[in-house]
Amino acid sequence: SPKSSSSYEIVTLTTWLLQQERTGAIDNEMTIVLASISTACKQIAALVQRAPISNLTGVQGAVNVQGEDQKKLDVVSNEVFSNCLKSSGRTGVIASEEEDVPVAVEQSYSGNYIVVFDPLDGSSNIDAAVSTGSIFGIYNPNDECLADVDDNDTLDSVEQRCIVNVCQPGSNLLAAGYCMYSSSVIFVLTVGTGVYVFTLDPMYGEFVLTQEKVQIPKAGKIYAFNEGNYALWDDKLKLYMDSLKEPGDSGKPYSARYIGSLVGDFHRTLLYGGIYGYPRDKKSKNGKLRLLYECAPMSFIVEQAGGKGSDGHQRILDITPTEIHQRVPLYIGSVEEVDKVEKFLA
Ligand code: AHM
Ligand code: MG
Repeated sequence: SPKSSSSYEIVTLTTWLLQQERTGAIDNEMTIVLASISTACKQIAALVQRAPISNLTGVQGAVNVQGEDQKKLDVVSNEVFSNCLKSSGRTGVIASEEEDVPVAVEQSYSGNYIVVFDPLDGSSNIDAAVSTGSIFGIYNPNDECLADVDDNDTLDSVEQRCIVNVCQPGSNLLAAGYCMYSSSVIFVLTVGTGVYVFTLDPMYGEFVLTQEKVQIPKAGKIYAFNEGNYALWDDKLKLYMDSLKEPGDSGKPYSARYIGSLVGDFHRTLLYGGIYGYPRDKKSKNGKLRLLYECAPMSFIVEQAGGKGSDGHQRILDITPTEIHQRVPLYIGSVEEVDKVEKFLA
């Protein structure tokens, strides 16, 4: 337990970030970016909790670039996230699930970090007060991104430059994390030095360190797939799924758990072990989840915890996106469970 000898001493996210800065794991600009993200998450947590009271349930009326109905809270959360990042003054480009294209931030003093995020994932759960989450990843800009925008630049060329910058493989991630809005508000973060879990203390209004250097179990008999799509799956995947239901030597088959919220399903998988999957199927050739701001950040986190993230054949972190909203099949969780599905799919 990260608790110190004194039961009155707590480590907040702020103190933890400053510790990481002192050891050289992150620079001071990154500290500011991460602090601003945590502020956005606290704000979204409050909005989510009060949604039915403040008339924030239901749809906004618009459809996003990916043809999905935007929920009111999708739109509000995107604004909260963007505003917190912009006012940090340390982000050069931000890309969100809820925006068509990445946005260049005009006033960036320094740092210029690239932040990709899904401000409110699993928002179809909102109206029933079931778990949702925010997911983010942070990259370094490349040289092209740092070039000043001059008068010869057309709007299109600036946009193109942003897209080139944002489309980096997950292996370049400097930091990734998520915030889960559930019975507790949980902030999970890695800056490449292991996975740390913070819990929002409603009394202090601070994220307090509650688990450090989390390691995912090597195996785990829980699977989280939307099995409603079974008939649309590849035969190899059907055989894999059938195998999980065989009682085997122990007499007990795998347990099924599916919230329909990547952050919630992932968080359980991280702590209890097992596998989360969103396969490709006959209708959705690349599955549903987005590489840049869903699959890559989660894969960085799972690897930092000793687990594995795969598209069924290759490491998610090795894939370079060619488009911002690119989708990819995802199998993520305990090493032995992801290995097993890869064998079936080979
Ligand atoms: P969203 O980004 O539109 O919220 O969609 C992502 C969500 C994930 O959180 C969840 O795992 C998945 O979609 C559930 O999809 P389905 O309803 O097809 O099972
Ligand atoms: Mg999403």
